[in-house]
Order: sequence, then structure tokens, then C-alpha cells
Amino acid sequence: MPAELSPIDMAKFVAARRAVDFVEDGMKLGLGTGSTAAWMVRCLAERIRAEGLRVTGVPTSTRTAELARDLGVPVASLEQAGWLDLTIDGADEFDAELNLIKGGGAALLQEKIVASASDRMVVIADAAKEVARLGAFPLPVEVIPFGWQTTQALIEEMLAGMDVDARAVTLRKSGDAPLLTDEKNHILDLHLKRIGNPRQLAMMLNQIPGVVENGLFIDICDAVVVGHADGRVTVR
Ligand code: ABF
Repeated sequence: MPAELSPIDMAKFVAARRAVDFVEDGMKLGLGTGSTAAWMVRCLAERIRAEGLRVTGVPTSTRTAELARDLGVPVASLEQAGWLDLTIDGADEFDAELNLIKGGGAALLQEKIVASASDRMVVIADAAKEVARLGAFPLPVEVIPFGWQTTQALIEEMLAGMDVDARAVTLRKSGDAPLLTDEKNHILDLHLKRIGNPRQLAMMLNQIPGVVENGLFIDICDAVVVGHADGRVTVR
């Protein structure tokens, strides 16, 4: 247990540590992205060091790949690893049906591909990520740079006819420039406040020309390990 963790880091750490208990020798793992997933990589590295655990990790972003390599976690590409046993990743929101909003870390595309290529997906999250209804967190949508403003306008037009409280669709920036994902795409953030029908919205978004993927993870997550600031862990 690292010394002197803030309450939020304690919550993230205990969730990550509990999820790493699910890892068995010889497993092929999807390694998520974000600060909670970074705790998971650290805990995994500790098990490899202490127990000689043999695993192969498939990172979901360059920053997770760098962290894993720095800590001695063996990594491979998804093509090299093939089908995975387990993906452990963070989330921005999760609801009672374990549907998620992800992509605050701009890694949603690789995260969704890797999670979908796994027998099981386990999310690790601090308790504040649990919501009654998805949507308070702006929904990330990955779009190709070509014609992104047209894509943005088509999304706005679609939202106008749906059961969502559409506030705005904004281009995510990195400084003054548009943020570029690992695939050199852009992210549009949909400020919706609440999403009446996440399943329908996820399907409709991916029909819009220029949209690569959206941050709604529907029927993908198998369990959520929830960490609390007092060190408690609950598994949904
Ligand atoms: C990643 O984890 C992203 O999809 C999501 O935005 C993020 C959550 O970050 P954190 O764990 O830092 O709250 O999977």
C-alpha cells in the first residue's frame, strides 16, 4: 500500500489492486488507460515481481504502453496476442446496467476494440463514477479530421431530434490545437446532461459519416470493482 494516498487515489488504488487479484498466471490482458488503470499496471507489475506471474499485456494507449514497459510488464500488440482473457480498464461513468461512458482519456477507440476482444471486461472505478443515468460526463466521440465540422453539424442535427438534453458539441483541444488521438483523429465531446436511451444513441452516432467510434460501452462490461476512499471495495 503506497504511503500517504489522497482519498481519491486510495479509492482508485484499492479498486485496481482488487481487480489485479482476478489475474491468473499465463493470462493475456487488455491494459486500460487513465489514472485508475495506471494503478492497475503498478499492482500488476508488483505481482509479476513478487510472484513471478507470467502475463502478456495489450495496452490501449501509448501512455499505458510506456508505463507498462517502464514497470516490467510484458506487452504485445493485439495482433500478436490474439483473443484476450481479461481487460481491466477505467471509466468516466457507469450505471446500474454496467453500461459505461469512456473516453475522457481520449483512448476510447483502442479501449473498445481491446475490451471487445476479451472474454471478460472488468472496470475499476472510484465510487464517484457511479451514476443513476449516463450523460452528466460529456460523451466523447472519435471522428476523422476530414470534414469534422460537417460531422459535428450532423451530430447536432441528430441530437435535436432525440431524447437528450443537448447543450453543445465541442471539439476537444490540446492547448490551442485540436487534440489528436493515438490514431491522429479528433474527439468531439457531446454535452448532454442526461442520455435517455444510451443503446439507441450509440447505434445512431456510429451511422454518421466521419464518426469512428463513440464512448458509450453498452453490454461490454462484465463487472465493476468500486473503490472507496476509506479503503473498502465493492464488486458490482
Ligand atoms: C479511461 O479511463 C478512459 O476511457 C476514461 O476516461 C478514464 C477514466 O480515467 P480515470 O481512471 O483517470 O478517472 O479508460
